[in-house]
Formats: sequence, structure tokens, C-alpha cells
Amino acid sequence: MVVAPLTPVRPDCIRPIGLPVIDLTRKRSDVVDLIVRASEELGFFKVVNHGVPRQVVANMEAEAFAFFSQSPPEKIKAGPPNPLGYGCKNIGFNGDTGEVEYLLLHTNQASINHRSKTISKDPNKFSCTVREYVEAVKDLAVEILEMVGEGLRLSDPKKLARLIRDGESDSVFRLNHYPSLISTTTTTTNNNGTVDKDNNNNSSSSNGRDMSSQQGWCNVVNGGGGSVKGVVGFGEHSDPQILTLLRSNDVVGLQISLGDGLWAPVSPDPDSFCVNALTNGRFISVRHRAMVNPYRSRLSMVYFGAPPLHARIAPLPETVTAQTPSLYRPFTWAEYKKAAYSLRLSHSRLDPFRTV
Ligand code: GA4
Repeated sequence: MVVAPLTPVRPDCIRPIGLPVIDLTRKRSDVVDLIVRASEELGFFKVVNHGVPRQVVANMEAEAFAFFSQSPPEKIKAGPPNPLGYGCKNIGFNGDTGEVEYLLLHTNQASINHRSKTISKDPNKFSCTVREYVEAVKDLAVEILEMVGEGLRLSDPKKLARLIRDGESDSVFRLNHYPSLISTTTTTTNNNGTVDKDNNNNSSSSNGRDMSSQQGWCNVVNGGGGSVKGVVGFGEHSDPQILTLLRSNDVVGLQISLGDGLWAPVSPDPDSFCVNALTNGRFISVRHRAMVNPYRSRLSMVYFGAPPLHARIAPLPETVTAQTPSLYRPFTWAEYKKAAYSLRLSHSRLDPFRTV
């Protein structure tokens, strides 16, 4: 079933802005202040000097590219995405689509070991690489959440971090591959197992379609100020989890929403991580999307830090005041996740739990 996009993409909607970049080797109290400010003002920031070893990142990237460069029948062995597994073009269960292929894994080690058997010809190497990467980014997520706890002056500043450190945490790890549109023959497989082939020849409409009339296409302003066609790889959404850490190769594509249909491009920096987090409306859970780069394939590796399924989620008492009353009723992570999967990508997932 093909469902029309909920939000039509408006033309010429790109506004470059300076995004906060936080050096984690600075004085801790400064870092805490910067994290709080960025989370309140934008709901998004980058971290550098984060301590995740370059080699760990490089190994993960190599495994990811090795997986995505396989033939469609090989990749399909790791699917279908229910929601874990290999997916192509279909996102979630409610008709969202995008020009992306992905691997979605649970961060639980037993699950990684099990999945690796259908993902790689060397499952031990793949699962070790994922384990090292996930452990390193989880440590970074814990460090950031501890600082969020300090910045929010929580009576127990480590409370948030403990939710994702928990052995039963429902955190997931996602590898997104956005094949380029031009100069190579891009062969992707949709979830029905059929093969889509695009023989690109240096023209953004080389496949004979009028791209501007296609779902998800819009005009974007390129670096030189001219207008080029853009295609959405992963549509506008906010992440349901507590904290997201995204690292991409040096290919532009990620954009964050500034509201009113304006989008700020995030410059790619393979040495940094992009971060977003949320709390009772005090911090913004930034809406974002990923565009396909016409010329180069983009790869993002995304860690989503989540609590255990049974964990009760309620606004932190410290964020609830007479002026800022509780916006949401308490719920378990399992309830929230179920609601999230019943909605479209662009829907507001917290709405079913709103009190005011
Ligand atoms: C967005 C964040 C994560 O990528 C994800 C996504 C999930 C999926 O791709 O299966 C969802 C999406 C994400 C939010 C709403 C639902 C669920 C697709 C979708 C339409 C893995 C997650 O946890 O939520």
C-alpha cells in the first residue's frame, strides 16, 4: 500500500545556521552548561574530543560498507525489518518510505550474536565490531546523560544515565545507507525482494522521472547558492529514545528542523557525534530528516539509548513546577514504543500521553 506523505516538502527551505559544537575535554562545569543550553535552545548539538576511539569507528564503518555493498539477495538474508533486521525503502509499519537501506539491531549482545549469523560471512568479527562500537558509544551516552542530570540539578544526577546503562536497556543500533543518485549504478532491493536498478548518468533526473513530482522531492539550495533537486532518504521525525548519538561519514545529508518549514543542514564531520535528548518539554526533541546526497553515498551509524521495556517514564520531578506542569502522564517504555510503532514517522509520538 502506498500512502501519501503527511507533510509536503516545501521548496527552497534550507537555512544554514551555526550549530553548537561542544568539546568534551573542556572544564566539566562549562560542558554541563553548554549541553543544557544547546538542549533547550535547539535540542541538538555536536560533541568533539569524545573519547570514542577512531579505530573502533573505522572498523564499524568498514563492516557496514561491506554489508551494504553485497548483492540484494545476500542483504535480504538479514531481513525483513520486523522491526529489527535489514530494511530497504520501507520504514516502520505504516507506509513510510525513503531512499534508504538499513540494518536495525538491538544492542543486547545475545541478539547481536544471533543476528550476525545472517548479516556477515564472518559473524564473530561482525558481532565483535558491533559490540566494541556500541560499548564505546554507550559510555559516551552515559557520560552525556550524567552531565544532563547535573545540569538539570537532579537530586540523583545519574538517574537518566542508569536507564541506558541497565543490562535490560532496550537501546537499538541502526546503520543507514543512503546510496548516491549519480555516477554509479545503484542497485537496491525493496522489502518485497524485488530489485530496483538506477543507471545514473550524471543527471539528477537520469532515471527518466520528473523528480520534482515524485514523493519526497524538493528543491534545496546547494553550497554554491544554486538550486538542486533533493530527495528525502529518511523523512522528518523525532527520535523516541532518551538520547541519540549519530556519526556519519563525511557526506552531507542530515538536516534539523528550525520550524516553519525551514531546515538547517548539519555539516558532516566524521570525528564528531551529533546528539539529541529530551525531558518534559524543557529540552527539545529535535525533528530531523536525512537527504540523499546526489554524488556520494552517505552512511550513518546511530545509537539510540533507551530504558528497559518495563521502566516507568515520567517527567523528572525537578522539571515539573507550577509554571511548567507535567505535560505527560506516566507510561512504561513498552507502552510508548507500542504507540510509536502504531504511528507514522512524522507524527508526534508523545501526543497520546499528553495531559494538557
Ligand atoms: C525513529 C528512530 C529510530 O530510527 C527507530 C525508528 C523506527 C523504525 O525505523 O522502525 C520508527 C521510528 C523510529 C519512529 C516511529 C515508528 C518507529 C519507524 C516508525 C514509523 C528505530 C525508532 O525507535 O523509532
